[in-house]
Amino acid sequence: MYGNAHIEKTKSPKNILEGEDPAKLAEFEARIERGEKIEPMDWMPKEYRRQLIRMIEQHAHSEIIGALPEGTWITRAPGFRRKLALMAKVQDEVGHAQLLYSAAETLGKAREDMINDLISGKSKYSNVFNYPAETWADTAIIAWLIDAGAIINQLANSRGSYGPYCRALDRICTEESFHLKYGHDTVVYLATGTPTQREMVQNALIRWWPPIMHFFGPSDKISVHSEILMKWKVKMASNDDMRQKFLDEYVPKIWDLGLTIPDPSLKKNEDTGKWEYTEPDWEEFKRVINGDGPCNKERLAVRRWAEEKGAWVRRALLKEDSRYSTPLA
Ligand code: BYC
Repeated sequence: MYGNAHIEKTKSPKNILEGEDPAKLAEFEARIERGEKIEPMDWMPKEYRRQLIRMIEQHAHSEIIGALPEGTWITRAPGFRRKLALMAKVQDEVGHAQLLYSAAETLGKAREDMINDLISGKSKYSNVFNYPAETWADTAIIAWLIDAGAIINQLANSRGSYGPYCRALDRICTEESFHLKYGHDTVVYLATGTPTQREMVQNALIRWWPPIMHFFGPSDKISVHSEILMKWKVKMASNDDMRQKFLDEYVPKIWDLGLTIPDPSLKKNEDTGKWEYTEPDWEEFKRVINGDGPCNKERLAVRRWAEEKGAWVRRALLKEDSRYSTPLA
């Protein structure tokens, strides 16, 4: 554990900087302005620490829960090569969670507390993983388009201000770009396959489009944390800007495959250079991130089960008088 962490509960936006030393705060903000990285033992305002813990912890939970929809398809993946590739991807996602929990720990919150907050339903994780992967094609859409969205978000934020988070994101993005290639290959295979395969991937796209539009977070008008996070260079682009970048890069690729995106209003306004789309259903988004999506209960039940089944290993490792066996060779 690092630092002399002092984690505070949310304050109203007006007084988030209450009690901070103005000189230290000015120096901190000047460092961020100069593009320096903030490291765990450096001085930081309590709100910066609190926001980073919230965001990195949610990101870690998203990776570990995100392993589940695809993970359920490992045994049913079509053929040995697809099975191997999917297994490696799922392992990578769990590894990302480990990196991110470690990054969040540098800010003073213990991993056990983070896991407890996940399984008790206190902490959030990405909306997208509360939907089921109904068919093999759903896993292809996840691996292509959700990983694509994640890369857009993470590449931008890897240039942010908090050293341990940026370094974790660098590593994660390298692995995610491989996932993206795997996902694209799988979608292309289905989209250029038999009529049944095409139908399967088209239906998966229809199911996943609304959650993907939600993935980048609420529109800038209603985003709660963007202003302060962008000021302190934790978020390097707003939610709407990331959504636009995703649409710019991936809508043409989806259309190239002859697939239909389930939004009749989706088009690029050539005058503004921006994509226009039907406003996502933010009420559904709120329901899903607050525990009432199609799979929230199931996802948390699996994590709770894993936590309980693994408890004896952690207890054994923590036992002070344990004797460790010496390797024979
Ligand atoms: N899902 O003020 P806002 C992966 C919440 S996994 C759920 O705009 P912020 C992968 C937000 O937390 C990678 N909740 O928030 C893994 C806040 O609630 P609280 C996932 C969301 O933080 C396996 C409230 O809405 N990526 O790639 O400024 C297999 C207000 O929102 C979501 C990350 O985790 C959401 N989508 O911006 C395959 C990236 N969006 O905390 C793939 C890290 C918003 O006040 N996170 N909320 O109760 C971020 O970059 C930012 O947190 C967000 C949201 C852009 C997501």
